[in-house]
Amino acid sequence: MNQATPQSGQQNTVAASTIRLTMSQALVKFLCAQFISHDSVADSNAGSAQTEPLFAGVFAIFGHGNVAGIGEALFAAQSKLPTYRAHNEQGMAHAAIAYAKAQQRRRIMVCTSSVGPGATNMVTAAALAHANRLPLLLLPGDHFANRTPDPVLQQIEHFGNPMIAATDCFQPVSRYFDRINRPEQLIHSLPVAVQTLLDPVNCGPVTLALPQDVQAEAFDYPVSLFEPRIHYIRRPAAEPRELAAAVALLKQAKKPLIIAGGGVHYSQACAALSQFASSQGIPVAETQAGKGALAWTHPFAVGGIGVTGSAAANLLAQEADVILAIGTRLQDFTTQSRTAFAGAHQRLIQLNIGSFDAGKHHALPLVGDAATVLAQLQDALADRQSDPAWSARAALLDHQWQQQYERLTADPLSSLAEATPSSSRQQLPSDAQVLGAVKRQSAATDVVVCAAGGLPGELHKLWRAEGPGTYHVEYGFSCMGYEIAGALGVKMASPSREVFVVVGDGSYLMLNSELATSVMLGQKITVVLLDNRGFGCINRLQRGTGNAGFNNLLEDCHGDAPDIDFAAHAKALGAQSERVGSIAALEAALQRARQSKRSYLIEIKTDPLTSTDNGSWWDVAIPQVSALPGVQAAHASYSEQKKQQPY
Ligand SMILES: Cc1ncc(C[n+]2csc(CCOP(=O)(O)OP(=O)(O)O)c2C)c(N)n1
Ligand SMILES: [Mg+2]
Repeated sequence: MNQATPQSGQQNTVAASTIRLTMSQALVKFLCAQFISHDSVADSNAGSAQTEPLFAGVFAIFGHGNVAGIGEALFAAQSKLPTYRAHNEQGMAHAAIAYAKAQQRRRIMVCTSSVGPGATNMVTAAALAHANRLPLLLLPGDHFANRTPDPVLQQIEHFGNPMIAATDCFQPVSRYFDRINRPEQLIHSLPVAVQTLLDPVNCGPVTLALPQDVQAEAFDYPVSLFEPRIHYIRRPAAEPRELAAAVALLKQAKKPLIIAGGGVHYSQACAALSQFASSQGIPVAETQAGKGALAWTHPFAVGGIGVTGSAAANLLAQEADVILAIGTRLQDFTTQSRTAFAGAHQRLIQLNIGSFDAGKHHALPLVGDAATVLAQLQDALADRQSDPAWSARAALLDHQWQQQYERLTADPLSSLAEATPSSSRQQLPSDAQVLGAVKRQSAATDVVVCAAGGLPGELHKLWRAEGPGTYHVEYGFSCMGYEIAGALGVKMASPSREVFVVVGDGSYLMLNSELATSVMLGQKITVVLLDNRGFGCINRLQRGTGNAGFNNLLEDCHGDAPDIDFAAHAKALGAQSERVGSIAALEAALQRARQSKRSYLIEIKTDPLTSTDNGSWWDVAIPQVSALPGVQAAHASYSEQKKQQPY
């Protein structure tokens, strides 16, 4: 606690080199002084054409843990750092994360909450940002550092350790965590926080827990702390030995395949990848986070890969002799639980900014920034000959998949669908048919947002992404309830784009309150709600693992499940809305939604039992003993599949 030189005003200068501020005022002043350079080279002048404020704004829900301290500082700073009122702390943090993802990790939102439940409501979002490697600055309130009024409202009391607070829940899900128990700690904590948020390897959530008494406490801060700083994203080149090894492997590859992950977007390497793929004649498959790196029309684009991928990409992955994975964590959905490209004839190169990822799967590591290293590879492979037969094979498989797309996404009442046997048609539309309608009513610049349920799989397989910035699916944490709040963040990051959310009834019911925030902020989003009366994808998984339907679809639960009027619910939150009964009616409604200035929800009933099968495998553990014959059979086939996993 700093007791030196009492001052009457808030910002009186004690000496030329210090300024007296509360910890909250200093924190906000520091945030306002950070800028990002968009050309990856440090500029000397803050505010030049290539720089923008690093922190775009603050989502805040106040309580006694932050209203008087941080609240006072934010009020004064509104012209530089706008504050947005949200409805749910998890939701506002989802919006903040989506904003950063849509800005390719170059601009960041801040979230401040009260102490206790307001803080712990953000823990799920922190975990989401951690899993997805997305920057987020969390400022939860905390109980008094001086402990005088303990126990305060919403304080957890740990009998054996008074230092433990609810905010400790953030520790395992933060890339950097600090509790600011004295105002001068900020001087050392803030630069580390910013470095963490902008480090392409270590990027993720930063939590600064702020005891409410310290928020209000004044200190003579060095003026230099608040000098404008321009940050940039580092672009390290590959180390020569790793580059040489990767080049040697690629030179002798007859059937190479690229897997593009989210790192391609965050490195802003999409154009470099497009050029590299074309000049080298290498097909490009995409993970969920990587989707949209190439437009679906690109001659070497072969679609999503893995459990939720296209048949084209998955076949090519089996046949490839060298796989160049770029900017991907290679999680189980991408690798089909390590069975998709584990053949003895295959070699894997992992181009990744982080050695943690680059060394996975016994890969040949190629550590560096995607855009920089692609340029290095391009130079080194200038005389490499691509095999026209392999390019032709990729084009043929992709063409066959596109024909599948046309059949699966057609309006069931259209002539195309009429040509398919009637027994394969359902009374209610499938998710794929709804996505076809949304796509037909979309412009090339529109964004689609999703996160959990059956829809991410359908989107990964079937959505025709038009390029970077058009496909936003959170599938690292696959968090139900991300969708609507995430769409709000995407809209704030991309105001000129129309933003579509496709969301299941389950996810909508879990977290929809930021629909009201989107109305309040005038940030229009269009929500297409697919009501299949329950947790459709988990019901299918349950049946696929030999079980009966239980506790997933509403009809398999208790008593009389209500027919929820989602359109009325959205209207009650201030959005425009309607319920439609066919694909044609959905398309007409989407046209009305496009004209609307206000957030718009369209509800449609869908079939819970249908999804697009691509023959892939996912490791979901089946009970070794069970009284159910279906489970016994499922375990027998599971044991066979497990043999495909190499290690
Ligand atoms: C917060 C959270 N809880 C639970 C899950 C597990 N889960 C994944 S999808 C799903 C059901 C989603 O239902 P809905 O949104 O209606 O989509 P549908 O499967 O019907 O397409 C559940 C429970 C999850 N991903 N996230
Ligand atoms: Mg559902």
